[in-house]
Amino acid sequence: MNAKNPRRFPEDFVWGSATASYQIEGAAAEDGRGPSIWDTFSHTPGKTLNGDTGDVACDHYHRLPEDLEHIAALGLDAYRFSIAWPRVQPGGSGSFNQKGIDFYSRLVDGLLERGIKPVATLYHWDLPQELEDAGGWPSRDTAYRFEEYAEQMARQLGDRIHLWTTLNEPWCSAYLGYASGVHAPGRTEPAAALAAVHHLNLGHGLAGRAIRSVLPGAQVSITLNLHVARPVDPSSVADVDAVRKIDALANRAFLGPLLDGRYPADLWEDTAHVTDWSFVRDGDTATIQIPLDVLGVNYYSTNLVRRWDGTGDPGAADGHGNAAGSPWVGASDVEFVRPPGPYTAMGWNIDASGMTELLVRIHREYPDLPQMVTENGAAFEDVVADDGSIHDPKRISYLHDHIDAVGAAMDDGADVRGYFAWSLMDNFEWSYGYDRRFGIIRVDYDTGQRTWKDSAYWYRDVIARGGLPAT
Ligand code: PNW
Repeated sequence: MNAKNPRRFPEDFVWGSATASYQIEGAAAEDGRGPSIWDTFSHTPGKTLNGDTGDVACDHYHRLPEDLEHIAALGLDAYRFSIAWPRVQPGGSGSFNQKGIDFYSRLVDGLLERGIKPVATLYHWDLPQELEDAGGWPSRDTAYRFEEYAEQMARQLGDRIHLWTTLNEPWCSAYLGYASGVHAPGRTEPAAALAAVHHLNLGHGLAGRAIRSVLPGAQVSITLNLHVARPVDPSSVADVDAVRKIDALANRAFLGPLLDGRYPADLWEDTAHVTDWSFVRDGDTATIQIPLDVLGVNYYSTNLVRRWDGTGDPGAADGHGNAAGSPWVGASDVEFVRPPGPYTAMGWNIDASGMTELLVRIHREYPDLPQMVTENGAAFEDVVADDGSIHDPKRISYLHDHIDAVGAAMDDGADVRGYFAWSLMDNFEWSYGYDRRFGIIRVDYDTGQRTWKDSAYWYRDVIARGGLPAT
C-alpha cells in the first residue's frame, strides 16, 4: 500500500455491512421455514466444498440479540440483510408464516432501537424449492410469485425499512444457477438462463411497483454485480469485441431494461442461436423500468478477456474460478485470461481501480442515478493468534484501497451514497462452504463464537472518523 492522504466522506455517507439469510441464519427447518433451492443443492453430494450446508451456518437465527450488539458496537449507520423467502412463505405461494415474519420484525426493531438503518434485500438466492419444482426463474410465473411476496413484506415490515432491494445479483441467480450450474439449482441450460435473466428483471419491476403501492414513499433499489471487463490487447478489434459481449451479458442485460427500457440489440444478436427471446412480452420492459432510488453495486475484482484463439478451454476460467459449465451464454468465443495478482483466497485479483472505473462509468451513462456500494470485501486465510486475536492486514489493505477508490469515483462526480463491507461475519460462502472467510468478524463454527478481526476494529474507526486515516 502506497502512502496515502486521509480521505473524508460526506457527513450523510452511509457506512454499512452486509450479510445474506442463507449464509448466516441456520435454523433451516425451524419455526415453519420451508426448503429452498440452496438446501436442496447443498445437500446434493459434490455440489459444495466439503459437503457444507447452511443447516446451522452462523446460527444467526438464534443469536440475533448478540449479533445486533456487534452491529451496534461497530457503529454501522446501516445493516444490509436479506429475507429468506421460504422462512416467511414456505412454499413460495399461498400462506405466509408468522413466526418467520416475526424474526425479521425483531431484527428490524432491534436495528432501529440502536439507530441503525435496515436495508432489506428480498431475494438473495434462497428460492422456495416448490417454485423451482414449478420451473424456477426460467418460468414467468416465478416473477408473479415474487411480486406477491414483496407486497406482503411491505405490509408486514412497512415504513421501518430504510431501503428495499428487490434482488441481489441477478447475474448470479441466472447464469450461475441455470447456465454454469455452480449455484443452486445447479441447472446447465443456457436458454433457460436467459429466460431467468428476463424473469428476474420482470420480478424486480413487479416487486418494486408492489412495494410502492403499499408504501408510496418507499425507497426501492436493486443490487447488481456489474463486471469490469478489460481487453487483453486494447488495440485488438477482436479483444475489444470480446469485452462488448461480456458487457452485454453481464451488465447491459440488466441495465438496459432497468434504466433504458429495452434490451440491448447486440445481446439479442449474440444469443440468437440460443434463444429467440420470445419470453419478453409487450409491456415487460416498461414494467421493469420502474424508477430506482439508488442502484446497488457489488464490486470485488476485474476480468480480462480476449477473443478465443481456438486452443485450450475458454470456459475453464470464467474470471471467478468456477470450473463447471460456462456462465457466459452464447460467448463461447470469449476467453477469460487470469488477470495479474495479487489475489484473494477466492483466486480473484485485487484491483481497486476497477471500483472507480465502474462507479464513474455508471455515473457517466446514468448521471441522475445515485449509487451505493452494497458489497465489497475479500476472503483471506485468517490466522488466529495464540492470544485469540486475528491479524488480517490484507483485508484491511483491501478495504482501505477500495474505500479510497470509492472516494476517487466521487471526486470524479459519481453520486455514491454509501458503502457496505462484505461481510459482517464469516459465513457460508455458497459452493465454497465455510472454507472461505469474508467476515470482519470471525465465526468459530464449532462454538459459534464471534471474534472481531483487526479489520473490524479498523472499520469501526473508519466509520467513527467518517473516512480513511493517512497511511
Ligand atoms: C456475492 N462470481 O457473490 C454475493 O452477493 C455474496 O452472497 C457472496 O458471499 C459474495 O459475493 C462473495 O462471493 C458472488 O462468481 C458469487 O462472479 C460469485 C460471483 C460473484 C459474486
